[in-house]
Amino acid sequence: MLGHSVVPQRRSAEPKTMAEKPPVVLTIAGFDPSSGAGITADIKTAAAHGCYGIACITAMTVQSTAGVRRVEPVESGLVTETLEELASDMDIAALHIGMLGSGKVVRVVAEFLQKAQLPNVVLDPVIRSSSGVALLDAAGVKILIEKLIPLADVVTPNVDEAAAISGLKVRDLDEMKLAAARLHELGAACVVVTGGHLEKAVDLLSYSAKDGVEQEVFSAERQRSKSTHGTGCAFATAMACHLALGRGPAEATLLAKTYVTAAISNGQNVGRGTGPVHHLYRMNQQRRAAVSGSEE
Ligand code: PXL
Repeated sequence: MLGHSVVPQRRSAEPKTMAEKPPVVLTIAGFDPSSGAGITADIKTAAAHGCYGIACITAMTVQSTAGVRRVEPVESGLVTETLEELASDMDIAALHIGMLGSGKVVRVVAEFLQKAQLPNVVLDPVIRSSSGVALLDAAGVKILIEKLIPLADVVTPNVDEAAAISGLKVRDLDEMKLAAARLHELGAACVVVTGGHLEKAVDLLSYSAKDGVEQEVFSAERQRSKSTHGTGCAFATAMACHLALGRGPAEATLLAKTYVTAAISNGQNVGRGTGPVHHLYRMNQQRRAAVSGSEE
């Protein structure tokens, strides 16, 4: 008989605990090479919320902080294959849908959602860049309204997108409320109209409850900042992360708005045009805290 246990001993270099399993958040969106908006920005937002971001690219863009120069949608078959590959491998806790580029891509994303039945679908109905360049063709806008809006758990239009989808003018809080009601008629379960561009930066959350539609207003002072590129993507992705972490729509809206407000005020001073928000501003705060701690 051997004088020692036959159970293999753990080598000291091996981890003693199981690796943590973060919520997986999938972003289906365009590529902005300047990383203020689009999938690279969404991955930063997911990381900032302790989620694991994965991405399906729907369109390439040529752009910088100075604006969008060109848009090339990805072939829709590649989008379907990517989505099916990811969904067969990982438990997806939430989805963010941003720029889709073409009607063909909108259609295959709707087909995927219908088949996969994933939880916490946040749709940011991106139609134009802030400089006015079309990021979705006309056929795409039509299919987005008919097929995607009814499949989303939360739709997060800004005031221009709410106007384009509802066919109404959206210039103040009362008009935001009317546009949200129209979006419910189009099949949206829960709507957040983001009014960051209005004089008072109000967001409106609107959802169907037992006794009809409930509406809640979230306000903040409008910030005068040059670093506002990517606010829509950051808000919608943060919302998806909070839903993935088990929060309800009101708490998710409040926390996502607070995150975007801080990301704007910590904006990154890069490029000659409209700079990006700072998606990972909390890392700077942690570094400052560590430095001041070591000086004590
Ligand atoms: O902010 C809208 C938006 C979303 N996604 C991509 C973009 C933009 C704006 O330029 O480029 C990829």
